[in-house]
Order: sequence, then C-alpha cells, then structure tokens
Amino acid sequence: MEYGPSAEDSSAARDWLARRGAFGHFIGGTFAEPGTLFDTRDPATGHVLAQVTRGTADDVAAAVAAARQAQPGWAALSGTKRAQYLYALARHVQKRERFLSVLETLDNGKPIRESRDIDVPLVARHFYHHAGWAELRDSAFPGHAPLGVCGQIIPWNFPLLMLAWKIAPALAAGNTVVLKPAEYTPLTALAFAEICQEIGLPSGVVNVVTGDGDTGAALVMADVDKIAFTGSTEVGRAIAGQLAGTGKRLTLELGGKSPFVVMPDADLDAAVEGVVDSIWFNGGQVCCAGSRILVAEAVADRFEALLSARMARLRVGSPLDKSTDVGAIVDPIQKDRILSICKAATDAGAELVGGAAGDGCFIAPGYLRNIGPANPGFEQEIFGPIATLSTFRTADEAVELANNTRYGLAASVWSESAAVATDIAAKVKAGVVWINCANLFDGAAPFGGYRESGFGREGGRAGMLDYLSEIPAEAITEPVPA
Ligand code: TXE
Repeated sequence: MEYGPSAEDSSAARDWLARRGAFGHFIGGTFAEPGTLFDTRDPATGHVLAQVTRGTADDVAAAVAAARQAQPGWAALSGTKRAQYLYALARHVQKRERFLSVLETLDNGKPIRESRDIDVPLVARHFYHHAGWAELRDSAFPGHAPLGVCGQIIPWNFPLLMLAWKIAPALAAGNTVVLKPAEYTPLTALAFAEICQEIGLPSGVVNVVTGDGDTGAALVMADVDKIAFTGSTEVGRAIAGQLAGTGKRLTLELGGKSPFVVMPDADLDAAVEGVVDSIWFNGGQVCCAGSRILVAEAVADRFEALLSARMARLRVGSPLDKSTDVGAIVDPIQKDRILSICKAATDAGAELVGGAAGDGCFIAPGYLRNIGPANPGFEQEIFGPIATLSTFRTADEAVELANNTRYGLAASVWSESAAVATDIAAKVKAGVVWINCANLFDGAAPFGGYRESGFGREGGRAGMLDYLSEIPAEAITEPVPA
C-alpha cells in the first residue's frame, strides 16, 4: 500500500526523520552518537522510516548511571517545581500533537483518527494529572520516599501512551527513569526525549535507550530499583524469575482475554458499537480488548446480525487516511501470529466470519463463532482484530464463562439494568470492569490485572504507590529545631 493524496500530511514528521538521520540513545540530557543500527519501518508500506541504535549492556549502564546521578537532585526539588516540569511536558506534547500523532501512526500503523483523537490527548492528560500528584506527594503520601531509578520497558501497541503511563507517575513520585521503547516503535519516545530537552528537564531525569529484548533484559539486570514492564505474559514471567530475590520492585502489565458480556436486556445497538471500540480499536492490539464476546442466547441472533452488518462497514486501509477504521498490524511477525491462532481455532471447529488476510500487514476485522472454552482461539490472546463470539443461557453461566481464563485484566458488561450490570461486574475477576462502555481510560483510574495479566496498578493513587516505598518508622527522625 502507498499513501494517496487524501492521506494526512506527513511532511513534518518525514522532514524531522530526514533531519535526524540515525538515532542514538538519549542519555544524561543529550543524544549519544548512533551505535549498531536497526531499521524501524512503516508497517503499512514496509518502507524504512529511520535507523535506531540497538542498546548494549554498556549503553544501559551509562543510562542508569545518568539516572542515578540525577535522582537525588530531582527528589529534592519541591513538589511544586516537579509539577511545573510535568505541566510543561503536557503542554509541549499538546503543542506538537499533530506531529506526534503522525509519527505514531507512521511507526505503528494505527489509524490517524486514533492517534490524533485518543492516544496523544490521553498522553497530555496523563502528564497533567500526575503534575497534580507531584504537587500533592508529600501531603498525600506522608512517610513515603521515591524508589530511586526505575527501568521501564514498554510495548508497541500504544508507544507514546505507555511511555506516559510509565514516566509520569515515576517522575511525580521523585524517581528518575531509563525507558526502553519496543523495537517496532521507538520513534515517538525519541521525539519525547527532544521535548524533555526543550522544556529544560534536568539532565538524566529521563533517559531513553532503544533496542530489542536483549536491551530490555540488560535493563532488568542493571542497577535499578524497580522494573515496570508492559508486554507479553511470557516475558513478564521471565522477568519475575530474574528479579526474584534481588529486592528490586516489579510491576507487570501483561496480556488479557477480556470478556465482553451482553445480557438479554442490553441495548444491542450500543453494545455493537462497544464491540467496535473494544476489539476493532487499534486493530485489536490492545491488552484490555474485549476479545471474548459472550452474548445471551435469547438475543444472540439479533446481536450477531447487527454485529456482522456493522463489521462490514468498517474501513480497513491506509493508517494516514482520516476515514480509516482499522489500520495496519504492527509487523509481519505479529500478523502471522494472529493468523496462526485463527487457523488453530478453525482447525478445532470454530468458524471465522470476516478476518481475511490482506496484502502486507493488513487483516480485516472478524470474529470466530461456534467456539467454546476448549478451543485455542477462546483461550489464547489473539492480539489482532478477531474476537470470539459465544452464547450463554443464565447470568451464572455468563460469569462462569467470563472467568474461564488465566487472565484477569478487564471486562465489559452490557445491560439496561444497573442491578444486573453491577452484580455481574462484582463477580468477574478483572482489574477493570466497564459497564455499557469499553476501553475508557483516565489518569485517575488505576489500571492493572489479576492472575496472568500481572500485578501492580498504573494511574491514580494506587499507581503512585507503586513508585514509592514506605519509610520504616524508626528511620523517620523529628526535624531538629533551628
Ligand atoms: O512482546 P514482548 P511481543 C502480547 C501480545 C503479543 C505478544 C508478543 O499477545 O502478540 O505479547 O508481542 C521487551 N527482557 N503483548 O513479542 O516480547 C521488548 O523489546 C526484557 C501484550 O512484542 O513482551 C518490548 O519492549 N524485555 C502487551 C517489550 O518487552 C524484553 C503488549 C514487549 O515485547 C525481553 C505487547 C526480555 N527478555 C505484547 N524480551 C500488552 N500487555 O499490552 C522482550 N522485551
């Protein structure tokens, strides 16, 4: 696919990439000379966008040393001063909103409508929200201290938003960070590093080391006080094993297979729109995607007719086109992964409606029907635009099916009865339960999982506590009167 004349203007982002050439890491407030390089590509066209440095253990150690040196000074600033920096980050993200949205869409393949109207505005809001926590830290968390240096490893599905979820609370609490973006999508993190320079953020408070899983593994083993990881359950499990007994703090935000429960009295039109927001948003590459649709048998035929009609109207195509609903999958490896799970599901007896593989990194939206808990498609995280559709007869059965998973990240319940919806919500084991909506995020609302979806929370008061440690009472001394 090539971008046509109706695509959003990407010249500012392309000029920036051409001007910058190859990227080195951002360490101690400056961009280092590029090292061994790898390509980052536009998944919609396959074209190389830029070359980025593959971080070595030495690069990681240099970044951690810069963060370590900066941390006491950063923690000693008043809450008001730290808040001013966070406000400045938020404002500068807003100032460069259009540029960042285009860059994100180029690197990730998500529709420009989403990066422009959802991702980047949420990034700014997250920094604004945490500026408040910076200001309030001492009064809201008496007897708490920052952890020190935090290593943060993020995935490619919401590159800039996951950066904000990681960096904002860490900085508000008085920590400094070394962030490693995903290898598919390093560009907006590097643009963010430039914003840190622009606002005069003290050197070493934010460091960005690009690279792959080996770079991430080096960060896990480096001299950091905490690792915050968002990514696959497999890698999360490995990190937890590596950190056992080291005394380093750890939070993990991993995969999901979240239920989307449609009760018999649900507003079916609204619920279908909820599915669009839930599993076809960001091409289903969303950890909390409502990927298991469970619908009451009494309304299942009507619901499915509405769903398939709505699905047929979704536009799959050029991510930079403002009318595109479903863009490109981030990388051919991920596309193959999605298709192989769908094949395993159909081999086991499920029927795939839609979901055709296109050229390049494109897959049409679809869903698997005739599918039960024993089918691999019901159980595995597909992480693409393919839901499963199954039915239930009673509310108890809905809850049982919803909880029939090794994950526990999110759930969505649809009913016109507040009593029914809240009863089901309370019985579903998930970190977030949305009622009559899906995939809504707010900096004040803690996000995180149960079971194999990980532990720890991001956002709100709970999220701040994951970047603070309680000072033992005996270590707190009364100030000596002057
Ligand atoms: O994830 P990885 P991948 C799920 C989703 C997806 C699957 C594979 O199901 O299909 O994972 O995606 C870094 N030590 N999610 O392979 O490898 C890596 O460089 C330290 C759900 O991309 O977990 C990247 O920065 N770090 C998820 C980050 O981990 C390591 C979002 C995530 O990559 C590492 C992404 C190691 N040994 C995928 N190996 C969500 N929860 O939203 C890799 N990394």
